[in-house]
Amino acid sequence: MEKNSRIFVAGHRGLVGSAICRRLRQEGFDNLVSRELQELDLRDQASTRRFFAEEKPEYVVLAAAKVGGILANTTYPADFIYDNLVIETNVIDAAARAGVRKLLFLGSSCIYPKLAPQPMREEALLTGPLEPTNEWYAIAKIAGIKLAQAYRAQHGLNAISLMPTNLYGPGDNFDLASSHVLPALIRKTHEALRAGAPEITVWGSGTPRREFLHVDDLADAAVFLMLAYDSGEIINVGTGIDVTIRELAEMIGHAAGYTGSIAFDSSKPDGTPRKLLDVSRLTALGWKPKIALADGIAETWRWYIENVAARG
Ligand code: GFB
Repeated sequence: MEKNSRIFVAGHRGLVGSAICRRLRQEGFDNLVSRELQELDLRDQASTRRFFAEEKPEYVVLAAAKVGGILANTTYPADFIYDNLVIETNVIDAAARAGVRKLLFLGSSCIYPKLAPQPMREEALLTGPLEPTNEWYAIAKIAGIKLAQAYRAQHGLNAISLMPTNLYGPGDNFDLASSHVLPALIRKTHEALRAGAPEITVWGSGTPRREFLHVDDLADAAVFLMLAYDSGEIINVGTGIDVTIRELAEMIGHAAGYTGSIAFDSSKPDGTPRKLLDVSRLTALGWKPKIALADGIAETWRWYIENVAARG
């Protein structure tokens, strides 16, 4: 990839796509192509093909996806499977037709079986049943991996697939009905502080374990792998460290200076009991994350206060 290569970042407004654009620009890649959703809907095959034929991107980062937390996944299963399947199919096929030199596909750690041995190695893919709360999204992401591998095998498309763990950071979605846990708990803590409430309510039992990666670290890994990785084998991207949801709530409380207590709402689902990636394939290539969870939470808290809470 040259500094002036034409790079299409699909999903440039999202948490991941915007972080990858920032990282690419920092590295001097400034010939970035992007489109607003109103201009190009990647669910539309004809428009997607036309866009690739006209713009002729040389490299593609496929970060456009329908994403959300445990409640959104269970409320909108059709959207989660359909939107993701059709976006991946359209973009990977159009990229191959247009002779793209390399494509990076973003999967998710939820592709692995619900009860996969922890930490989860790449080899765990398709070895057991999925976690029901996000199987629709997971099936779509597994199909994306297989599309990338099939187009590599049949059409020689240099498509690589990264499996990021749970991501967070500035620009995340803080809507309680659709967000992931970390931004949700930032918002709940802020609202409790503002209202002088004695407790915040955390969904489920607080015992599930999750691994959190700052989106700037994910973006750093994505650019690193665009430059250094050319295999069709999937590769995990995470920190190799997990915490319980209770510990996460306590860390956010600490960053916010909140001294109230934590209540648990057992009517809400826990989801998968543990989701920790084995990141040895990535570390063997020489990459590791830089942002410790406590620092990333403090930064995301400040971003929320200045950019979301301040607007009311
Ligand atoms: O982040 P999250 O929604 O998704 O939830 P998953 C993680 C854990 O946090 C679950 C608990 O045990 C939730 O019950 N939790 C506690 C909360 N309080 C809250 C809250 O206020 N909001 C939310 N959202 N959770 C997602 C998948 O699974 O992981 C996606 O749904 C994607 O498809 C993503 O794969 C990476 O970690 O369970």
